[in-house]
Amino acid sequence: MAKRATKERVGLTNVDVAKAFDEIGDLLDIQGANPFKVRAYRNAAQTVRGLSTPLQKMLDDEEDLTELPGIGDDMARYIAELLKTGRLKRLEALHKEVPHSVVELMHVGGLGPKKAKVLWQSLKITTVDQLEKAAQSGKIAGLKGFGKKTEQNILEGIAEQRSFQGRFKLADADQYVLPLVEYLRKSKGVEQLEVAGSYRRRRETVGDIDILVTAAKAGPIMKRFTEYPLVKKVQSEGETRGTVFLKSGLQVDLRIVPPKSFGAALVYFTGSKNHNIKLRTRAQKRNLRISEYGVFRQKKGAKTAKSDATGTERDPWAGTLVAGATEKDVYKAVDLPWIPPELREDRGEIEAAEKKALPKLLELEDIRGDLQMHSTWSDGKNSIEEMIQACIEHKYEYMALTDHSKALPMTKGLDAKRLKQQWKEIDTITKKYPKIRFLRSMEIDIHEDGSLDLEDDLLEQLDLVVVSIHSKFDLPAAKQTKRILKALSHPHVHILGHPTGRLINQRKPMDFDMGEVLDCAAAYKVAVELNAQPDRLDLNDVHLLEARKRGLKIVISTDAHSTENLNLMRYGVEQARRAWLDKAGVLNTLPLKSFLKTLKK
Ligand code: DGT
Ligand code: CA
Ligand code: CA
Ligand code: ZN
Repeated sequence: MAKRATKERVGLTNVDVAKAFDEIGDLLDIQGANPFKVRAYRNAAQTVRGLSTPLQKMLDDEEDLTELPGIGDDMARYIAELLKTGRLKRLEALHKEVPHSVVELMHVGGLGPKKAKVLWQSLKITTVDQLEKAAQSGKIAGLKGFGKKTEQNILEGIAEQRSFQGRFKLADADQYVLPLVEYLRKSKGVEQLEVAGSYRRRRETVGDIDILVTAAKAGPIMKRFTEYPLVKKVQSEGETRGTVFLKSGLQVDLRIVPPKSFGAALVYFTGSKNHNIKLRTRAQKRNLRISEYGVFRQKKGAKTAKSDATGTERDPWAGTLVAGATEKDVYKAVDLPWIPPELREDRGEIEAAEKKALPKLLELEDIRGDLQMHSTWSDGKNSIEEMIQACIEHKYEYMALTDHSKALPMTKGLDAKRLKQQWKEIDTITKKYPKIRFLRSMEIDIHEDGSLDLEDDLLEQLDLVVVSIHSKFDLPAAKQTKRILKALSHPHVHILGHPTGRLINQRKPMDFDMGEVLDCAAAYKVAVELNAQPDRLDLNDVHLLEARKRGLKIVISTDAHSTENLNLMRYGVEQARRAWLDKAGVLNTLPLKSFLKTLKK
């Protein structure tokens, strides 16, 4: 057995720590604890999620965790306890008071902590299944503060939650995949290694992870894979194929393939399925057979099907191998240029590739400024000055500070008086940093009636106005559409922030007429945001494609609540690539001068 260099570890990742903090926040919320206490845990969770360094490494290096925003002595102690023992006494104590499953109730269809508590205490409901039964038999509509509508929302929410089950947010998957890949790369004899599947296509969520490896000898690598310390269960272990479940619940498939097939296997297992089917048809027209083993020239008249009429498998190596070692060769064999994985969704990429009309996709380096971020003036964790310094480190030419407006007291949203105070501070600080153009901005709440949460005379004085919705997500579609259209029609608005309000795996997008909103944004020359927070990614790829068709201006912003969060830009860029966006399609790739000119209406 391979000797482990480090002593046995619990092996929890930052995501696990964040989840524990979120859960404490939820449990306290259900108990009706002080909202600031609840917020402290949520903030800590957010900080931890946004970190690019594993907490375990920071502990190993004896870094002072309390220097992280939102992490005080208590939180630092909790982190150490969790990583060392895999347990958290604070959480266990809370679980004695409120069962874990009640937390799940609060996340059903936006029920929230108060209603979850009522259901638990008055109807003794503790599980989602019990909740479903109660809603189906009409027991919930009669409760005080509930009603037919809530009951309906509960049933829809449960159905929705079930559809999420088992899919991991991409950024969470990254936290599990990257250390595993690093570990596997250190295996003796590994030559090429690539993560394929939806992970490689950078889909916003992934079902499982597909890893491909070439190696002189398969056995030792398969062994090392199943011995990975974070493996909870080995599902299957063959000579060249293995499947494990990690402790997080994430399934990982490993396939060891011969070098001459690596490119073909990579194409096959990157998918998507529909992209593969199109490629296969294309191959057949050229009398070629394409599979995960390679591209083969068939003998004239040979059947292309995988199995013959008797149902027995044909030899996968039948015919002459014409390509397979690299993806480029495989695409070339069917007269196509290589297609970036993010485009492989059968959304016209094969047709475009044929006409040499694939876009030159956006790159992270193309981004010249970040247009949504928060400071300690509202719910951000770093000061204005720290945010400026961090943006300079990102080599940005401009940045917009967009603290929340007053309608959101929980975020310490700014009213007119505090906004003016903030401007004073901004004037002093920005003098020290002439290198970056600081845009005076705000993320202004859109009220239920579509009016904006800031007086017109102040709106006028902002360099950049972002508007977004943070409440009343469940208005009927017609009302919601009207609300957004009204906000867009305001002459000072530049950007519509996180337009659908969805939280991946957690809150569905608002119901409104997207076509009408995009048309209207185009007419009023308002840009739409691609919010790069990994649980928002809002607009999503499909809507961005719609926006792109309409020639709309698109901006990508991190909505950073800490300096660390500024690193999330890459998730925005990846999503933009899935929507075929090139540099020209994204407003904040423009140099400062033309950016400001385009922004002006
Ligand atoms: P996921 O894991 O649900 O997020 O999505 P994928 O795309 O990673 O799907 P997965 O893991 O089931 O399979 C990986 C790739 O393997 C998939 O993108 C395409 C290929 N593949 C799987 N099953 C089939 C199939 O029945 N036909 C074809 N042509 N390709 C398949
Ligand atoms: Ca997969
Ligand atoms: Ca798979
Ligand atoms: Zn915020």
